[in-house]
Amino acid sequence: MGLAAVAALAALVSGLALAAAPQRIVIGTGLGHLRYPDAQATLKLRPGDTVWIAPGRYSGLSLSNITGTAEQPITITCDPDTVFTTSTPQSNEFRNIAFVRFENFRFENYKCRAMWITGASHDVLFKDFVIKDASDYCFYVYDSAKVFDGTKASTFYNFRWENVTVDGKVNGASITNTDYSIGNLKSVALDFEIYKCTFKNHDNGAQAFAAITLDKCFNLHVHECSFSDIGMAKSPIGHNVCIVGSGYFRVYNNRFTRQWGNDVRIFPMKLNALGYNGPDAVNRFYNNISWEKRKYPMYEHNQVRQADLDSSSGYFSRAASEVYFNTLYRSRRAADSGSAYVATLVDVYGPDVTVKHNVVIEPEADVAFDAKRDYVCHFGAGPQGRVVVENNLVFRDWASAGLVDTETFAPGAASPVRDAAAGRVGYITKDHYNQNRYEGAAADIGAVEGRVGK
Ligand SMILES: [Ca+2]
Repeated sequence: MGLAAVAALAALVSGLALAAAPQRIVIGTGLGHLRYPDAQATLKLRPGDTVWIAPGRYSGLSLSNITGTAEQPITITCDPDTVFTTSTPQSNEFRNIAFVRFENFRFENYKCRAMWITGASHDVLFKDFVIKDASDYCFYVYDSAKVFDGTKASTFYNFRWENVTVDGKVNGASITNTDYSIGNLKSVALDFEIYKCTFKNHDNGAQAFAAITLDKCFNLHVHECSFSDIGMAKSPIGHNVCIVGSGYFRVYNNRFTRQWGNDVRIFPMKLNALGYNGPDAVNRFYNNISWEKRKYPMYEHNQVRQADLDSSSGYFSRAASEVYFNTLYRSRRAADSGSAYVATLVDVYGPDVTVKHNVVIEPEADVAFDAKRDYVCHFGAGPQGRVVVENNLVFRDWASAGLVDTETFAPGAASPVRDAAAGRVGYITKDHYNQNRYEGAAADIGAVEGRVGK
């Protein structure tokens, strides 16, 4: 071995010695508010480290200024006997958080905002959360000083929620970034994902809030989630929308039931910057199942106000919606609503909507079936341009649809939905259960593809 090689080897060994093993840093003494405004420096955190919150009942948590790396994120996690609970307002701010994973959190009887994310935050994961009986926003990704200027740094980006359950919720969305103004360009969100999450028993006492409200949000994915009992009990006005916002969303393979509101209510926009205005800058709602919903269609396509577009410095323009392969079963009248209006599949309040390969079964189940009525689309603001409605099937009752059961919603062997979809939709290759979308001669109508031989 030459001298140069020896030197290189020595440098390598020295480098390995410097790359210390990840640390586990324990914080918390079992009670109080855990507050670390300069967490990385105070706790001497390095990429790959884990902060572990000791068992106890805490009122809140604030951690700011933490930066991991893509390869070595910093993890904040809890002991299984750690719970956050409070009946008084807390300031739980998370400022400048990047490449950070929050895992195994439990909030119970949490009567204030749980996590408020601000500053230069991006690449954040929330995984394995149970939030039971909460009020105010659970996750609020919002900073009034963060105004979009065409750069990615002026947005919140790469946020993901996985296996988060919010059960029992009043007065405030579970996940939101909004101040409800579209034109002010504040807190633009890019590439958010909500996966395998559960939202149930959401009822607001005074005002309607959705489970998920994301405005100026581009390329949101919501999939494999479950929404149930939304706006059914206490709400004075119903209309607790499951997912609402502006931007473009992909919402697929979800289940919705007993919700007094739309599954998705969208103000479709693309962002004319950073590549969020290409051919995929479209709202896509597919492979979803919705049953026993109250009033309101599954999907509502709106038109962003011209005043909001005018104040957006040219960054926002309107976008289209595509509604494919959904199953709607037994839409119901709202219990204490005087309105005869129950629910079609889609509300169309603006142009550029495509509705194909959906199945509607026993629509408006509380009144007699009317063979002349359009149960697929409702044009509440009159006819709209560039609307394509093709190849959807409506059945007056469950038996004529021929589905197997109201758990799987799979088509039986003799169902008329079998192989009834013409052609293929390029981006849809799987069905509601992530199985092949094109079994047999063609795709089946509705969210679930029947298996050959079954
Ligand atoms: Ca088929």
